[in-house]
Amino acid sequence: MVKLEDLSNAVIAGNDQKVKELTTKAIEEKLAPGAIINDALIPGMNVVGKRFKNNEMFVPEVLMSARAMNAGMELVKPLLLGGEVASKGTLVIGTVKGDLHDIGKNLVAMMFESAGYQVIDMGVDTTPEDFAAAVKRHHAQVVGLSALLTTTMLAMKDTIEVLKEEGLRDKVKVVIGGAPISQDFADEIGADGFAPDAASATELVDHLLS
Ligand code: B12
Repeated sequence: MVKLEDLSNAVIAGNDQKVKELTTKAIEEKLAPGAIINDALIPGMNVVGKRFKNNEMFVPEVLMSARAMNAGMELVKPLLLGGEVASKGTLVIGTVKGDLHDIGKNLVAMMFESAGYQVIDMGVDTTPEDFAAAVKRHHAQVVGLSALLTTTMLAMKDTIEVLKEEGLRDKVKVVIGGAPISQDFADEIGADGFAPDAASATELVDHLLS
């Protein structure tokens, strides 16, 4: 019998081969897909998020854990019948127009996915109009904007403006982040929140939606 704790530990260790092996066994043993996700894969990633926040793990290790978790998710996803795992909400995330940095954005996206959100990743260099269209199309509760350049920070303000013009601003929470971003900047442009790292980002959004 596969122990869910061993599967969690394989995620924490960033061992994608072990995660694949244990997830496959768990599926063969007819464990519920929801249990594999909620009681093994996500708890493993939650430990990683906490350790990252406390500087006990660093970016490359977090990415390995996220990749390992995704390897398990990919095996389980096809078995999920119509939303067995309740989604906490839909988040559209992307790096803003003119900006090609995506390492931090990807980390944040993976952390949201592992925290139980449905994540629509718009990639890099995303125009305000594309953000607005995705919010509308996916009925997103949250939009996350990432910028790493002082020259692209203002695209966040433009995105908020377009959300207003499209009548979407009061339907969606806007959270922002990236190395040059601060709480003061978030206040200045009228965002709902700022988080300095991936772990705080999920805490922030959990709080905003509660
Ligand atoms: C890697 C890197 C690159 C790579 C990007 C590769 C990639 N796929 O992302 C490459 C080589 C392509 C690159 C290009 C450039 N870069 Co560069 N780059 C960096 C570097 C070294 C690291 C960034 C990084 O990945 N950090 C690690 C991640 C994990 O951290 P993070 O992004 O901050 O994300 C965390 C938080 O900020 C937060 N977060 C991030 N996004 C979000 C979103 C939300 C919603 C929330 C809540 C939280 C959140 O959570 C994340 C996880 O904890 C930084 C230096 C630095 N110290 O930041 C320079 C840096 C950002 N780059 C810089 C520059 C100038 C450039 C270029 C203009 C260089 C050039 N002349 O061509 C180009 C710009 C290209 C473009 N149009 O975007 C400058 C920016 C200066 C400024 N003040 O504007 C920096 C600061 C380097 C420097 N000191 O000069 N770069």
